[in-house]
Amino acid sequence: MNATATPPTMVHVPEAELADTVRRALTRMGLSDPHVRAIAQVIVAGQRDACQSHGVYRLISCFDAVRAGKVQLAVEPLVTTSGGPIVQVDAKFGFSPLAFERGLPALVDAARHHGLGALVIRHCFHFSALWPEIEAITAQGLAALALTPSHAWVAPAGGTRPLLGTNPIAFGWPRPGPYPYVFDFATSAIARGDLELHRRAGQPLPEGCGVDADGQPSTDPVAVARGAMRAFGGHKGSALATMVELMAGALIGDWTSRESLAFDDGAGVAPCHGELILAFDPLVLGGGDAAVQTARAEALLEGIAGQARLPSQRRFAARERSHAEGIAVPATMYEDILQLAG
Ligand code: NDP
Ligand code: PYC
Repeated sequence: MNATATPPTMVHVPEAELADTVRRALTRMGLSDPHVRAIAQVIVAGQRDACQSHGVYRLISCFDAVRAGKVQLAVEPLVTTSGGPIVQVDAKFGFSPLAFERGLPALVDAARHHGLGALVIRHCFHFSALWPEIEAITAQGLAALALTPSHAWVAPAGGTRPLLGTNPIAFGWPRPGPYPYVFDFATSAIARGDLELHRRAGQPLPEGCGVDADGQPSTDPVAVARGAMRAFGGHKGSALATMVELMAGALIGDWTSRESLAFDDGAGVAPCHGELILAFDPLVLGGGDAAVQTARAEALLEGIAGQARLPSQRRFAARERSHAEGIAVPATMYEDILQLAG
């Protein structure tokens, strides 16, 4: 759910100008150049693709995290490989985009060599969408799956007390042509970023997104933030969110959403935990007949596209509009961003 109920007034900003503004804002926060570049790329890509909850709005999350003094501004992530399929990156309590960028080449090598590779990122502040990572992997001809916890904002299905994160799951499959098959969604009924945008705009949430502190259904974003969000799809989304806690938390030796929120200790900043990103080489796993594999996959995806829209189709259309017309940014948000950029 990316749209708020009433569309805000938009300004159109050329991509290079927006990127420059975002970089200036991040530099003013004291982040090192490699972090500035990596974060700006993800934030500008989010806005370019009309992902309002994970575009330039995330500059405000970065500012809050920096101001709270929790995030390391200039750390260089440490990449460790052993020649096997597992690549480990210690983000050292910096933001996640640079950690991903540093681990990506070794992940691609591991997937090509072994058929699959696992990138384990630990100790990162994570504020971004997962599809930029997925698309960086599909661009190499690999399939990809990414999981990460967040903060404990979501009640397990049947309960009313927050325990699980909004825990996104993203998947990508390389396709001929410019765009891969990609989906990327929160396992909560609404992403926290979208809840915050509703709160900022003073708009009610759609029905079914959460409960208030007394466990009663509510559409008030402030009340739900004090109570608990709901998983999407009842017990099914709740189980998927639990899987993310286990696979991208306990399994990789990093924090669950509950531990991330405890570390936050009321600061109200971006979650801090790990991320698990898997890359698969269809050529190695599929026995090497790329043409047959591609034809089989394309028959499926074209069959879907023949009767429904594919995930990411809206996003890719927005990307093309942004290239033609400049990137659409809500006018009030742009003013906030310009202030951060000084
Ligand atoms: P949405 O519900 O907006 O979209 C989820 C996916 O479904 C997208 O790939 C979307 O494609 C696709 N989709 C939407 N509508 C349809 C449709 N009618 N038919 C087919 N496909 C459709 O995403 P969320 O609000 O759940 O998540 C938004 C972002 O928030 C994600 O990028 C996620 O990574 C991020 N997030 C990050 C977290 C973190 O901890 N870092 C935590 C939670 C969320 P399209 O984009 O083209 O609409
Ligand atoms: O939208 O749920 C969310 C989120 C959490 C961390 C980054 N985005």
